[in-house]
Amino acid sequence: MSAVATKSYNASSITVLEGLDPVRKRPGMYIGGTGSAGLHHLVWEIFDNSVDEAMNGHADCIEVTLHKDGSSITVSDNGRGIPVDLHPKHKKPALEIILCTLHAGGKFDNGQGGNYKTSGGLHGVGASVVNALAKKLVATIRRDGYEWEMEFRQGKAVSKLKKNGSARGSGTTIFFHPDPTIFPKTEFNPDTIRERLEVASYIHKGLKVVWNDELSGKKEVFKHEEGILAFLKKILAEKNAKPVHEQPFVLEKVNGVRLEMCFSWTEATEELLKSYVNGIPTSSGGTHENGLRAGVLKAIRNYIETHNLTPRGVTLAAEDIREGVIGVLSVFAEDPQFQGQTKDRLNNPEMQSMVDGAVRPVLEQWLNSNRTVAETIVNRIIIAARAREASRAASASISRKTATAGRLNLPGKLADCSSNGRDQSELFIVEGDSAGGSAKQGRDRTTQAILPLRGKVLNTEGQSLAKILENREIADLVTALGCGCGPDCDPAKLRYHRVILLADADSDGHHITTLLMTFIFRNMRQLIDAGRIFIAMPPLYRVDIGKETYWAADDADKERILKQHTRGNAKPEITRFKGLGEMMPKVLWETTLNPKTRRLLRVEISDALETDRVINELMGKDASARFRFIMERAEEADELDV
Ligand code: 0RA
Repeated sequence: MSAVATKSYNASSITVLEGLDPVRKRPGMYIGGTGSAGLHHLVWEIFDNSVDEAMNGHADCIEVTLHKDGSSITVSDNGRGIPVDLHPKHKKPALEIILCTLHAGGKFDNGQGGNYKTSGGLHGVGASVVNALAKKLVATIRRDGYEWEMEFRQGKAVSKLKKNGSARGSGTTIFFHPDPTIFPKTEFNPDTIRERLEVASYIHKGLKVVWNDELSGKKEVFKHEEGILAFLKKILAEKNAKPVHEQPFVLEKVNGVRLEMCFSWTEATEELLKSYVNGIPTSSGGTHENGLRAGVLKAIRNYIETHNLTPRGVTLAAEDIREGVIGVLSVFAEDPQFQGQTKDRLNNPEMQSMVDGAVRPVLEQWLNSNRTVAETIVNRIIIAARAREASRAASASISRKTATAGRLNLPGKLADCSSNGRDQSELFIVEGDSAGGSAKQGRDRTTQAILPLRGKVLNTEGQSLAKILENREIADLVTALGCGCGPDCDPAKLRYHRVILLADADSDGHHITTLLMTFIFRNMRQLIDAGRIFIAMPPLYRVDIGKETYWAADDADKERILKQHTRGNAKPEITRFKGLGEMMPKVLWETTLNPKTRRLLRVEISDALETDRVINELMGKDASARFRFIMERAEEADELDV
């Protein structure tokens, strides 16, 4: 770490005095909230102070201890030690003023060369906020040959500054226990703290950070002379991402705004950028990330242009240039403005042009002086562009043929039809494996495909599409249909001419049909509007009278047949089907599958608003209600002979 000259600092530099009452009244204003994030913010505040002391060249080791109770922390550094001399006007030790006064310390006198130019922290508040929100805080200072100690409760001194005896070296040790009357839960998460400390050790190269977790009894030392470059190497190894060039691009800028970055183009297909502002992770990016992307884009485009490397037949998109880039970006800002729900996006507008302007010329220079590396990177980018265009072309021309050739991951249980033409093709969605088996055997395999669904279908009402698609049966259905779902559902892409729901003629079967219709109505409504969804009408009874065989869809149908066809003393023979699986494949063909003899209902929505209301009301209630609903719908639907 390089030492930075600072003005000398003692108790007389401290001018602004304000009590800590506002902090206890409205903790959220100072630490963002009193939940887990706010609780951990206390640790960051204290730790960041020590980091600042190290960044200013006065400390090189920080130790953080999580004590056995899980709720108390000690942060210790080997810096100069917080001053303990008496303030000439207030006649109090500087330590007390720093810890008991809001906005005390050099942190806020920006422009006057204050000590805390680029400290982290959500609102730039310091140790006094932690003190205010602590049930107990003990500061132990080594300075001027002695050890000093002072104790506080809820931000108020409860002891005088004590001189403990002579001591070597210097440093600050802060022990604190969050106030349970402020924080509903005072237990710290060891992993959260560990991660933050490790990142800090990468961002501040050479800084030794000791993590002492008394809960698990583990002690770790983080120290990286290579800084974020070591971080990048670790990420590459973890992600198993193979760089396409040996040395990462590295940029370190200390004049003006402090900024560091390193990145590599890898064989990975994702883009991964870990960014930090003053050591605080910015998971949602922000202006500094945007600047980096813009700068890289311009540098690469410029290099390609000046060296006449523009490929023929493809256009290079920004996403091609960024594909596989893995890197770390660390910037330091005097007054970081964070945005977003979790305050993890940097919003300082000047950062964009700053980072852009820093990276562009240096990256271009780097490419020009590493021509083989540059060539490899440009090739990688062109390959990305070709792959992207090829996959777009492929998805645009998806037909059943390419799909069955295995290029589209069709569900294994789908028995597809052999014809490629969509005109007469049909997909039967069948409940259960055994029914699926009969249907597979009984169907016309040139035009009829079978997708068996296992067990009960998920009730999708009120669930997000993302959640719904986690369900295997639904996901398989969506894949088999090939037309997308949600707002993207496009009937023109449907892989079949008709989609036919085929379930048992009993209430269980109706229930399944209802669940499927709920999903389709909510997420593939376009298919219903396009008239592509049908319900099959398998028979419930077989009625044999003499030499004739009749099929009845329900009891009323059966009665009608008996009345019409029973003559003399020929005794009718009635068979009730327990399920589709019981039906001989040939029978299933004749009664339900054969377009010449079957009956189909086309599903139509006569009143969308009403349908919406009914589905909303019924789904999640008892099955009989759903059953009635689907029967009513079925009758409303046009009967259709195909
Ligand atoms: C005020 C003035 C000086 C140092 C510090 C505060 C200081 C604060 C913290 C917080 C954690 N570790 C710290 N180390 C130092 C400068 C004192 C001088 O000029 O000697």
